[in-house]
Amino acid sequence: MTITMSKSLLKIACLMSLLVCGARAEERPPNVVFLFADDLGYGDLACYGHPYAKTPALDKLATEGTRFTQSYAGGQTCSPSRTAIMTGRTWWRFSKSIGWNGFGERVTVTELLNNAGYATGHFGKWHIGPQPYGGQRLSGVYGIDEYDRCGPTDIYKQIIPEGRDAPIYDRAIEFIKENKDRPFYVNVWGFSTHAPVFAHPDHLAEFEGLEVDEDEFSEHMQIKFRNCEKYNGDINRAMQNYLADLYALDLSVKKILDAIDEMGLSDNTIVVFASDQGPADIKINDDVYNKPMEFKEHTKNMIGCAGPFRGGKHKLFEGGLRVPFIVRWPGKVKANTVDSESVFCGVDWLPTICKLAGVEAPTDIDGEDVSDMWLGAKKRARRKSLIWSGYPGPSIRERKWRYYKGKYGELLYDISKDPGETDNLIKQYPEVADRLRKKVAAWLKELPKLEPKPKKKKKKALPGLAGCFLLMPGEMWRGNSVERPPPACLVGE
Ligand SMILES: [Ca+2]
Repeated sequence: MTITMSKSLLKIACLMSLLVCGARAEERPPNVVFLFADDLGYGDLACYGHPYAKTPALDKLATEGTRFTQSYAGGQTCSPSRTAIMTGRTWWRFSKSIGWNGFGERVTVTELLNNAGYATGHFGKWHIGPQPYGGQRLSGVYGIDEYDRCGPTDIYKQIIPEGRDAPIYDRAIEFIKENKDRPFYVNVWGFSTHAPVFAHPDHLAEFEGLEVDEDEFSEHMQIKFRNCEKYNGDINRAMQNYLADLYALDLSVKKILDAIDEMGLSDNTIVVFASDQGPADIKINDDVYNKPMEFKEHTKNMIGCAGPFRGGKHKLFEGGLRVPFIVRWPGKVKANTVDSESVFCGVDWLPTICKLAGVEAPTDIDGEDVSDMWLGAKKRARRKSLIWSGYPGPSIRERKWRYYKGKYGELLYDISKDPGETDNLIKQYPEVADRLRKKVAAWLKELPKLEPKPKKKKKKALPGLAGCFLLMPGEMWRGNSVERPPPACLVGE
């Protein structure tokens, strides 16, 4: 009798426990896994129309979620783009260089979520200053519990059988496993397809014999093909290397998605894949920096594709800012859907993620909450205009218009009809131009005066590891020995 009673009580206790756990699971805010590629073009994935790319995992992610076609980077190079993601503000709002000051007192998405109980991780590329490298030195910065670059300073130059981003993705999987019983947020910021792109033979074999039919690509891509030839590159070989590097990234994406599935976390995990800005050129255009730019041998394979758009990295034209953006959240974000109407940008990341996580976001930011767009609610126009500064001049996107004022005078394009930005309508629509001109001018007036970098006392080289950190000249600090340049001239990776 006692035993029977005990068993019944145990059953009830278990049931109660399950109900409580169920309720908790229901209440638990979603996990966030942010897969961020580097210099990957809008048109580089098969699901975004590349004729030769092999990206089955990312294509599958797109069929399981929504693929957006009007997502913009927060900036045309790495640091401005990542600054927008982390803070919800444009890079140009900061009076001190991110390179030596970081975000100062500005709150970050990781800090906000961490304060709300999220485990937070950041693996791979950093480039959001001020501390440069490695190990766990950055854990705790910006509310990030665990940081790991997952390799040496020149990790992005590695050619390894698993793909150069594999250590980063593997570390992120480890982090997810460690934190699967609580809400987590993880930045998985790889180096593919940033230069140099030299793929492993195993991945190259997938593209053996590939011959590029140039007619398959836009008129803007033809400029890149000619540049490749001009600098003695081999278009076929460049394409094979580039796509093999991307193929390796796709293998890593498959691995992390499989791991999330195997842990039973898919339903309550928002997975986003995006790129930090458009594809790099074979050689940086002299016009971007107003001086002759040196050709670097290691950029000869930069054959990334911006789809139908003009320009790429370092430029504000659509090809520099329009990026692939895929969101999967089963049961919440529509599956097998292409959203070609919603317009959003890197600055919207912080308020959107906060909204979905049930966390209050600051209001003095440039971005807006676009969670309704992600969730496929009724289509709407965004409330805030998008404005950037740089080459060829400050530019605004508002409704269907892109307006620029700079190197080529004033430019006005109707993106809805002319995505390749070839037909300047500045004379046909003077009222539109006037309105946008005023908005850009007002924005420029709002920007703070840039503060000079404090002068450093001369330090003697330190022995051992500490000395290495101070002396390493690596890629992240390339622009850090100079004061932050004016907005029209960006130093970027
Ligand atoms: Ca980049």
